Amino acid sequence: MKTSALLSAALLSLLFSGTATQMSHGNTGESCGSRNHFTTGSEETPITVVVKNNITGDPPSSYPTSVRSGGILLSGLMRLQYTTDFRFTYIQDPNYGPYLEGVNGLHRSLKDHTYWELLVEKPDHTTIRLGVGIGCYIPAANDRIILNYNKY
Ligand code: B12
Repeated sequence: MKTSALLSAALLSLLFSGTATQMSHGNTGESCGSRNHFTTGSEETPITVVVKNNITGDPPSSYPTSVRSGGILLSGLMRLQYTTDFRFTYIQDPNYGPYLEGVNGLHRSLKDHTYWELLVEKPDHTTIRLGVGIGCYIPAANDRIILNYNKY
């Protein structure tokens, strides 16, 4: 009796761990874990990070880089920071994860109502405003990730 109860518990736990894995890879949209296909090995997704200042209108700076396929934007920014003079800081929000706080020495200001807006220009030149932060967005090939200093 005891053995059969233990066996059923083990079977149930196997069943649930399988379901959880499937769910975390099966969603659609642009949030964490949203890719609807698996990637294998260590393929790279090429992207360009563009630093723009909508307030001063200064000429933008572009940084070609890549993320591991299925990897998050935050990792791409970290990689850039290790390999180029690009610099960034972020703070951890208790609800939404990493919040991009400063880029190349320019920080958001609560007093002046400025922030780093996250935009993505797609290869067909359409631009979208991200609905998630740097910890959740999974870049697609040839995305131009625009970090746009802006007012709200
Ligand atoms: C006001 C607001 C902003 C303001 C915050 C300014 C301020 N200091 O008050 C500004 C305009 C700066 C902003 C920016 C962004 N926001 Co906003 N924002 C909101 C909003 C409407 C209200 C937040 C609030 O004041 N809550 C009340 C206070 C008391 O609670 P709080 O926990 O202290 O709020 C803080 C956090 O919400 C944080 N915050 C705000 N936005 C975001 C986004 C991310 C990714 C993170 C980590 C934190 C964060 O700033 C608030 C003030 O300190 C919410 C939607 C909602 N109704 O909740 C969206 C919301 C939180 N924002 C969202 C998004 C996507 C963004 C941006 C990524 C948009 C973009 N493409 O640029 C950027 C952040 C980029 C970056 N630098 O990382 C999403 C987050 C979804 C998610 N799962 O990640 C939300 C939920 C809107 C939505 N899509 O439904 N935002």
